[in-house]
Amino acid sequence: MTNEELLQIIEQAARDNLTKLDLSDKGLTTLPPEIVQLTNLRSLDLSSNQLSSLPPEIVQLTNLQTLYLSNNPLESPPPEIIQNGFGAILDFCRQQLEQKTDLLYEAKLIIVGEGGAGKTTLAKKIQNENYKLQQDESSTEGIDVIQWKFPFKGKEFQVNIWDFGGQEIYHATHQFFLTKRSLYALVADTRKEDTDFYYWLNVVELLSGNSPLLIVKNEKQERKRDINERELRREFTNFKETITTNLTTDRGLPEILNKIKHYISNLPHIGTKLPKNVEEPLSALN
Ligand SMILES: Nc1nc2c(ncn2[C@@H]2O[C@H](COP(=O)(O)OP(=O)(O)O)[C@@H](O)[C@H]2O)c(=O)[nH]1
Ligand SMILES: [Mg+2]
Repeated sequence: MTNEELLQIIEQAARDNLTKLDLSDKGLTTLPPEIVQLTNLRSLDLSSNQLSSLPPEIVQLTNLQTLYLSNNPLESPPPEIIQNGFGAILDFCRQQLEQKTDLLYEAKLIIVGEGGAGKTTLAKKIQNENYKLQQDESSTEGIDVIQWKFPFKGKEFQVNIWDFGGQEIYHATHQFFLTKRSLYALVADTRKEDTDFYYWLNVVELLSGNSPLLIVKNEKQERKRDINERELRREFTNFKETITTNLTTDRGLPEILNKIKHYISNLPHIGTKLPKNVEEPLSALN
């Protein structure tokens, strides 16, 4: 029987509200997921075919009580499951379905800090470790969102890096973009006394719903700057760690990447189910 013919049989059976369907010995190699249209089905005979897998969607046939599967080279579910009976088969299919639905492995990394501190350079180095420092990195206008992906639990984790330009981020409207369930990196400059340092700590604490914050000390010209971590931690509960880098020599860059991976993959929404009908881009979710 061709797939076409099979689909026609299923459609006809759905129209007839069949409770029993005999598809035994029809030379079937696959059973189309359309079978779930047969919502009244109580008994389904699939014996003596060439089925190597069952569509896990059959769990949606809530009235199904009897399933004949003998004489099929089934691998999914495997014979060990099948011999445990109908309930075990349904459990297996349910698990298969769970794995099919996408888990959410996407989050924002929001880079803040004073103009010239090295935000854009950091964003580009995260995305591409071989990125070369630009003599005069053209000042970002508005917001640049660049993507960085890393392998995670057999899938891809997508990080949307938000890089704010110049003075833009100080505008109240842009602070709207400082969202919850994101990771924050505050780039601190060592050239001068960074007067906006506390401003950023306060703004992020206020608007980020306790999202974690990392401080990236960019030691340009190897100049050091002391940050009293213990005091900061007392004052800002979302402050996690300070990481020191020099973006000319890439010192500290691997550690930055590791910490970002760690904190971003531990954000509370990570690994939850993708809502089925999200139409706006996830990165815009607050
Ligand atoms: N020498 C040196 N220059 C750097 C370093 N990091 C950034 N710069 C330069 O400093 C300037 C400002 O950096 P940029 O990333 O645009 O800062 P932003 O305004 O915070 O985005 C650029 O010309 C960069 O090339 C560094 O570690 N060492
Ligand atoms: Mg910039």
